Amino acid sequence: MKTRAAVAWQAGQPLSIETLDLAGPRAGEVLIEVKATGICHTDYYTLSGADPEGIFPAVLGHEGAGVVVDVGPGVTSVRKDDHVIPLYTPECRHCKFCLSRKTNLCQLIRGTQGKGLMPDASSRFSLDGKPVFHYMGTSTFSNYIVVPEIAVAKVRPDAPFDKICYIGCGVTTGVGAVIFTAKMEAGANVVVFGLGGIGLNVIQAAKMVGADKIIGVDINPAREAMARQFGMTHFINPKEVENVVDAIVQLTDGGADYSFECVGNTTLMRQALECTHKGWGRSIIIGVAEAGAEISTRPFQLVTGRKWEGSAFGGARGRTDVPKIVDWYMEGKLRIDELITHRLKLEDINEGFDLMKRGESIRSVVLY
Ligand code: NAD
Ligand code: DAO
Ligand code: ZN
Repeated sequence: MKTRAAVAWQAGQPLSIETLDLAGPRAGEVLIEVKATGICHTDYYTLSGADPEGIFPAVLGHEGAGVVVDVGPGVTSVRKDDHVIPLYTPECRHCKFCLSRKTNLCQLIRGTQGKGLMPDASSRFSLDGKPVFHYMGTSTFSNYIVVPEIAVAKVRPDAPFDKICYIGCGVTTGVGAVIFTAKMEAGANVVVFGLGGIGLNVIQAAKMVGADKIIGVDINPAREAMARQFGMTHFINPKEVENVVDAIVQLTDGGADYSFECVGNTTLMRQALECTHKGWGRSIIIGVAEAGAEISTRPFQLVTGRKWEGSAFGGARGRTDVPKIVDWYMEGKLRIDELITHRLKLEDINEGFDLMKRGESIRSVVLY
């Protein structure tokens, strides 16, 4: 079949709208009509050329929602007309990683997914007989996609696609980091570095679990108002204080119980660790730093009880946890609508990247 898609032909170039050939689902695969997709910072990271694993030409996009159109032989967990969210972190439930119960990083198809290919090492996308690569196993900048069954979360049919697409990455990453990675308790003092599409979701989850102080740190003063609506109690603009770590330690009677780095800046990662409380503070890195970057601190920070951790896709097991997060949104426990600041047609997808670069959007969503 044919599919309209925004293709990244090479790094640093705008996406171009093409009509691609899409081969049908093979054994264990699912054909999805994507109804909506968010544009995330990570798509820009790859498009910019900063991602050492970036492969071109490719169909980017990893934050979508849609409907199952067809399934290949052997698929049992979803069927035609099911509403679904494709997962860039699959959940096979039988690899060593899934069975460990210690991580959400299923590795069953990691090798081929990282090469822009389906599990049988081929691409379903092509143009004029030449392959176009998949991206993060999802490629939601295409109206139709083929994905492995283990990378499909079935969700309730009454949830709006233009909102729940954001659960495909940003919402789950931020909310999950609080609930699945940190397992934060009520009454905790929390610091969130970076109040963008991820950080605001950390804030709303911290509020949901009953955190006490929720301190936001951002150099963009325009982010303060939205963050307060989502539960932030204190705002620090690093440009307005002499020392961010000291300011946080004073506000929290010795340091935060939890901090989250949601920018991808190694200087902030150090501050995020060092502003946590001696003896028990936990600092969780969510932001993706540039290739080759390294973090540093004095080891005594760890000797004296602070813990440095990381979180990918919020620690969520996609097929199990994503449907629950959709339910939380539909039950009014999570807010998404206000975070979707811009809606675009596929033809205007490059405008979504420009809005992100100018810091004007939280999330732009493309509607097919
Ligand atoms: P975003 O651009 O929406 O937000 C980043 C925020 O950081 C902005 O508000 C910006 O003003 C602020 N900021 C920039 N420099 C700062 C500084 N020096 N001090 C304080 N604030 C600063 O980005 P996002 O979509 O929220 O993504 C944040 C990071 O999370 C990115 O690195 C992204 O790649 C990463 N990410 C990680 C995962 C994961 O699973 N770990 C998933 C998705 C995204
Ligand atoms: O198992 O090695 C692996 C792949 C892990 C992927 C984790 C992705 C989280 C960071 C990238 C941001 C995605 C939007
Ligand atoms: Zn697995």
